[in-house]
Amino acid sequence: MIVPKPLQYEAGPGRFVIDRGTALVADPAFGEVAAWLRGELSPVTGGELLPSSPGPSTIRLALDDLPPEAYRLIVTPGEVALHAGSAAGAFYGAQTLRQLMPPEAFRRAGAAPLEVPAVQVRDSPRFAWRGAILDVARHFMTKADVLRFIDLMALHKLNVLHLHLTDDQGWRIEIKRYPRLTEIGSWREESQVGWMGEMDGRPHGGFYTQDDIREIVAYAARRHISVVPEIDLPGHTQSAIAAYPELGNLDIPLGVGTTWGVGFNVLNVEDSTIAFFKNVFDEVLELFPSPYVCVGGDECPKDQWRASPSARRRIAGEGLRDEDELQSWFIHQFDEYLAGRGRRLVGWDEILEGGLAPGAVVASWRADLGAVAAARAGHDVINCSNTAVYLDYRQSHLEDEPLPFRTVLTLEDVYAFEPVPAELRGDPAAEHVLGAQCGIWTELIDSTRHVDYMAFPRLAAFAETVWSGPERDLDDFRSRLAAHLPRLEAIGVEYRRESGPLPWQ
Ligand code: TNX
Repeated sequence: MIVPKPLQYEAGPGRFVIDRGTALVADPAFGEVAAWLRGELSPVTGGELLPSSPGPSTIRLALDDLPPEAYRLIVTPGEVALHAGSAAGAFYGAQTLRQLMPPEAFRRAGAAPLEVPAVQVRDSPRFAWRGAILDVARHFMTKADVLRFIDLMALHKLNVLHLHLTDDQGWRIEIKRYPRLTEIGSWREESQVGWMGEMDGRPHGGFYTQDDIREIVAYAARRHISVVPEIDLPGHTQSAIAAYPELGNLDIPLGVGTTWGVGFNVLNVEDSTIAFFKNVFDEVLELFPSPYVCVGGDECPKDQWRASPSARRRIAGEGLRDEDELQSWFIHQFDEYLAGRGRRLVGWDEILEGGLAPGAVVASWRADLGAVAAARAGHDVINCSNTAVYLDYRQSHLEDEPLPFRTVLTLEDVYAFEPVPAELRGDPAAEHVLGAQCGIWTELIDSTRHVDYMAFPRLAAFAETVWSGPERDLDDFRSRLAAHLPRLEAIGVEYRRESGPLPWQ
């Protein structure tokens, strides 16, 4: 009853019992994983698992010759043996072990003894990139809530948190050199509630200090999740322009964005603006060790550039054809910058327009289109399809579903998602699909309770599409999900229920 579904699962006779006397013995390579498991289980068993040598009842984490994220879990009445080739594999095995326990094991209260059925599990993920995009720019999410979300990602064996840190409506990361980015850019006046233009009547804001970010990154790393920062350029930048008007194209002052949709305000293409953002990235790279760094690149309206003498000068000076090539030139400045620091640029599929540096990775959001084009052009791709895995879309046609956002995307729709676009099947370019990311965009999601409702249980369905094999068996998924929901409930996740009141109006 494991979610996401493991590669092989075979039930055996009998059960292993975990109580206060159970020992946890780990190869030194798995010290951190053992510490994590101890920490999760001690409130449940009413005391720490014994760190002692093997006794009558032992959980053993053993280093073995297995691929990086793979594990083998063998539970017999006398022992739990978890084999892995790396700490990541051991961590995923430990997550599976927790799911073999009753749901009470997910409550921070005594429930020992815990029974674990005898099984043999062999498991490893299908894709290396199993991500979730969290938009903390449109509505801020507190640090504590981000840490909680990281734990929920880890429960589902996801391994990349793409943090959308900046947008028209908010700048969420402290940059020491440019304090106004957060002093001004992190707060906005009342903002739009829905697409119809009605306002919510309250200001909104918040940001992470650099210490907060370090904590988020470290907390995620312990759970084998890498955090990919996104500073969205050159569009989606009104909050930055509000803080530092010299970055924009207009002479009139701008406030932080308060309405949704694609904004017209974009960065200008002056040397000083490029230098400003390189300075921003200097601090970002210091905080995020991820080899991948996202510079956005999506939805950049070119109207302000068309009207700007300085953009026209840049186009002529660089020998470019038009504003599309100017956007490409702009992104290229950051590709060079990142490559020079040993990082790889990630950008939305619009960065393909006008030519792209070979090492750049494309996060494709416009259905499968960008993914196919990017893979065929030799770029690594992360499929973030907005027709398949956008968890901000409503979950049914019911009238009392939260504010309608675009189309309906049901749990079944998400479960049917295939990260490798049909057009690439049988094409060697399919190798470029590193994996996928579901998207929690938050224009209309203004609290963690609401995030819970939108993300769960669809995120569990998404996790299967990136962890488990390409086969889909909806009935099988449904029966495992029925066992999984009590775990979410025990954790305190307010997931969407099939029936009952919909709490978000
Ligand atoms: C498109 S995904 C966007 C986001 C919105 C999202 C809403 C992408 C690169 N751009 O800015 O939040 O749709 O579903």
